[in-house]
Amino acid sequence: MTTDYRPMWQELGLDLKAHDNLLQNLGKSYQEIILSQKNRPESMAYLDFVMSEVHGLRIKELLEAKRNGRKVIGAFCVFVPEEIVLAADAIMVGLCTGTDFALEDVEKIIPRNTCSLIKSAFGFKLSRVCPFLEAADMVVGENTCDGKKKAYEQLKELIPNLYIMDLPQQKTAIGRQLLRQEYQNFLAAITELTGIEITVERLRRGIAITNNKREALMRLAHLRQADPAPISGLDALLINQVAFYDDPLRFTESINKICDELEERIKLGNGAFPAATPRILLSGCPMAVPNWKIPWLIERAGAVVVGEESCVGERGWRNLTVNNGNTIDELLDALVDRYFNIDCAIFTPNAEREQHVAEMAQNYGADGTIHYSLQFCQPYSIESMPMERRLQDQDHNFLRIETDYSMEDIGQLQTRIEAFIEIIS
Ligand code: BJ8
Repeated sequence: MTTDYRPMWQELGLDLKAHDNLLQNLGKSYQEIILSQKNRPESMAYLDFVMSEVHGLRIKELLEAKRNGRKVIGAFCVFVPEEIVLAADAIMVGLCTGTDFALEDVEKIIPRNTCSLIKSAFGFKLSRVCPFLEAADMVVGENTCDGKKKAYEQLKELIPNLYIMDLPQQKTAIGRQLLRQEYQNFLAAITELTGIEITVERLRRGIAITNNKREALMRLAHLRQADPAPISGLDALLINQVAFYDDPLRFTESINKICDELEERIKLGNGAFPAATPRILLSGCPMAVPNWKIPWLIERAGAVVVGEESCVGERGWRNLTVNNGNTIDELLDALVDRYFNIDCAIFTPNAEREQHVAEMAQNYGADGTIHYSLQFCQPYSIESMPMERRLQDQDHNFLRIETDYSMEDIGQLQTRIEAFIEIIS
């Protein structure tokens, strides 16, 4: 960052010392993990710039938008429909949940045996280091897993503008009705917050912008089916992570430019790794910035990650919304159709996810799948066991990993991942 943003951070009420510490660590990891990679696509420079300014220029943009009357909505889950937010000329941002912060203080509020992702949300709030969180006019929490829904009861004490969205747990007619009602309520809450009436045209535009972003991410995913893989898993994950922060129009345009370059690289046989490098599919819990631990270990061990079955990945964006409704009701139905397909592990039963992982492994030519669960995340940990049996029955290599955001288990993980890669090679 070339500009001094300290007055802006101060205005947002950030703890400058703790925030400096966060930025320093983030910069160091970015340098060591992302920038040190070889043979990156040139157009990844855009992502490097966005990341270097993620707490600077992007926050400045958000604050300028707020001064012009626009609202900022923070979200933790891919069930929060960005389409509705955009329809009210508001801006949606994903909230940082990818690293430990102020753990000792957090564990005074929620139990130690809570997943890192939830603890991270508390850590960022308690230590006042997330400018996105502090800039948000509304923060949306969702009743998904037990950990989240109970933790939000506590988080509400720290974030008074926390809006809770209830989500179904079953893909039944009643579940669908619940989601429909919740989206209707969310639309009303956003209308009230922004003072903007959401018309059919506005909602269609919101849907179109979001569809375009998802299409660009699908295009990128499709290109990763090539061998040699034209982009590393780390860079692809970074793109998926930045999708939650950046302006959607600018992001879509930039990702399409990256895809143009990747198409050229594929024609020339120019990969991020040599041809026939062992290919890994990553499946499991979402990996928010700056959680790069597992793909970093995998790629350092000589394999390449070719796909992410995760909410920060294909689970989050693979379906588009049919955008031809003529009334708000029809468009809301179309949104529910789209979001009801997300196969998050909070659903029971959730056979679609297992099926999707098997399909992805095949489509991306994966030699093996690594399933990643955060410690204390029952939904994903439990689903990983039948998934392992099913994929192994199909002679597909499968490794289950449970970890957290600390670096304490790095040696042990490295050994297991290296052994797995040796087997699949
Ligand atoms: S749609 S995956 S973003 S809920 S890791 S907090 S499940 S104990 S994150 Fe998620 Fe929405 Fe589902 Fe996606 Fe709980 Fe597990 Fe923690 Fe998790």
